[in-house]
Amino acid sequence: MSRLAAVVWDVDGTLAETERDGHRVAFNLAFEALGLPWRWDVARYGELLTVTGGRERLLRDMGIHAEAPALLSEREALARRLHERKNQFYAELVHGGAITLRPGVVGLMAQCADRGVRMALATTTSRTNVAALLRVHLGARWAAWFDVIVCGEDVCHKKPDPEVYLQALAGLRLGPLQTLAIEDSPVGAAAARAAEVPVVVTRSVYFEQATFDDSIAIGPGLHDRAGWRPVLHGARDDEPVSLDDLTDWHAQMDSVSQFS
Ligand code: XBP
Ligand code: MG
Repeated sequence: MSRLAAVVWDVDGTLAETERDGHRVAFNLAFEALGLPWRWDVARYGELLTVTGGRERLLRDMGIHAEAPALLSEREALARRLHERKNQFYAELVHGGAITLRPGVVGLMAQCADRGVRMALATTTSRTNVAALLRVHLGARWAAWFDVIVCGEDVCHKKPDPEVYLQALAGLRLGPLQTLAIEDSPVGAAAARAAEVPVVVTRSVYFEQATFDDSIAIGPGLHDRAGWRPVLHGARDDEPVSLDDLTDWHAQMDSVSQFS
């Protein structure tokens, strides 16, 4: 059994509810700024989350819009312009305080840092969005918290492909069983599992009811101990998930995998 040496964090949905209240809102502002009549409501954006990557999501949605350019090259150019504008709006929203980190995240990160458990980020979002979010919430030296940061532009194939996790493992110089991933979505969890990284699922708003095939633990958020499988004992329900909990789940993973 390998000791837990590193925690690999997903970003969107896991560190913060960025999708519904950040990226979605920013995409709509970008549509408006470019004079397009398209808008993504909460439900439609949820459907589009099966497509990872903002530009890829835009291209998928253009398939149903009569106003979208007919030529693929023109669609790609429009998706690039929209995405760039969206990321500017996203940064403005974050700076304006629209997005907070999910409760329990910073405390768990601090425990990892204090106790020598290394950390990495493995995300399909763009580096500029990660930087905007974490500079506001972790400060100017946010990147120093992580030994490895792998973002959307670093990979050829986004989640659920394992590439982002394989790059994170290579950067950490660790095998998958020395780590665990914290993810909020089925697509993200599938990427980690495809790299053989054990997964702890902290459900985000879009995936409260989703089915996850193979996690070592699954629960409604890191902020409290109620509702987790395996059941968490030994502290009050309103206390957060701790590094000791992660270490226990990791140590027991052979006997407790296959939760749904
Ligand atoms: C989430 C994503 C991203 C974001 C938008 O990634 O799929 O595409 O929705 O970011 P994760 P971009 O859960 O892996 O953090 O517009 O920069 O792609
Ligand atoms: Mg996510």
